[in-house]
Amino acid sequence: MEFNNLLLEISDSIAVITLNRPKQLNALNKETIAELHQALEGLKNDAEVRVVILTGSGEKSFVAGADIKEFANFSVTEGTELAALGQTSLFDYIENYSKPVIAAVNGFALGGGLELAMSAHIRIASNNAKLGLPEVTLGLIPGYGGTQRLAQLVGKGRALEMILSAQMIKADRAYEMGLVNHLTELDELLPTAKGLAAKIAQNSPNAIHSAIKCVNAGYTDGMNGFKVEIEEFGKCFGTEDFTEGTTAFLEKRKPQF
Ligand code: CO8
Repeated sequence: MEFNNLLLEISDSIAVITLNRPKQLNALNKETIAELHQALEGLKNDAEVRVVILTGSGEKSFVAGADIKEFANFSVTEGTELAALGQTSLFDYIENYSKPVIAAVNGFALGGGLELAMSAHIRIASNNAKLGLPEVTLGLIPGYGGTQRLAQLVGKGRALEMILSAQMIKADRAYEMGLVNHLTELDELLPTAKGLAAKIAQNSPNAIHSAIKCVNAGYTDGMNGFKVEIEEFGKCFGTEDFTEGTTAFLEKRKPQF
């Protein structure tokens, strides 16, 4: 797969997608959103890939938000359409992706950039990262799921403070708040993300997909997470992964999923 705004590298069951618009601090324009969707769609059916890592190029920025130059002259209709398209084709898509997505946040994660990181299943940040939802300084609100996912991750009061004040927080504060799972030195960021990805990659892909569905169900209107868990749990018994996992345990060997 060839892209204008992304780099894609696959090794040892892990795909690393690097957002690559360093002159714009990797801001998300429409083309990048479409390319990210296309890359993820391609990786979904690639049995070799078990985990996806998202990161930004350069040492300064993960993603500094949606591309302000691109949307500066948008009408109400265009703004609504772009937010809806982005949410469906990328942000909700990542949250519900069948393989774990880890955001390796290597600098600014602002606006749509933090929303992208929050749509991933796990976030790891380097010490230099700065995170925030500064949309109200532009007369906007977060439009890629930020009002919902930030409140889910850090609680309503903290989310409202971050959104209303537009203040960036440093990586250590994001860690304290549970917005990121781990903190590392910048040069340890990708190795740490890959280390976690490698552990995940040893486990049953089928069970991992089911677990993602169940956790998300609890945050989805009209779905009962407990019911979904029972259904998904039952389905696991009919899978090859279940046979392999239990057989390997009984044979005192490591499972090969
Ligand atoms: N969009 C477009 N270009 C950007 C963006 C961006 N979000 N962020 C930075 N850039 C560009 C700058 O314009 C600059 O380009 P140039 O050299 O051509 O002027 C280059 O990147 C470097 O940026 P700075 O010179 O500003 O670098 P600094 O180190 O001085 O500052 C900051 C770094 C603090 C990150 C600063 O660039 C900044 O504040 N950027 C904007 C951050 C922001 O407000 N992000 C939120 C955008 S809104 C959003 O994400 C809404 C999501 C929902 C959208 C729904 C669809 C409509």
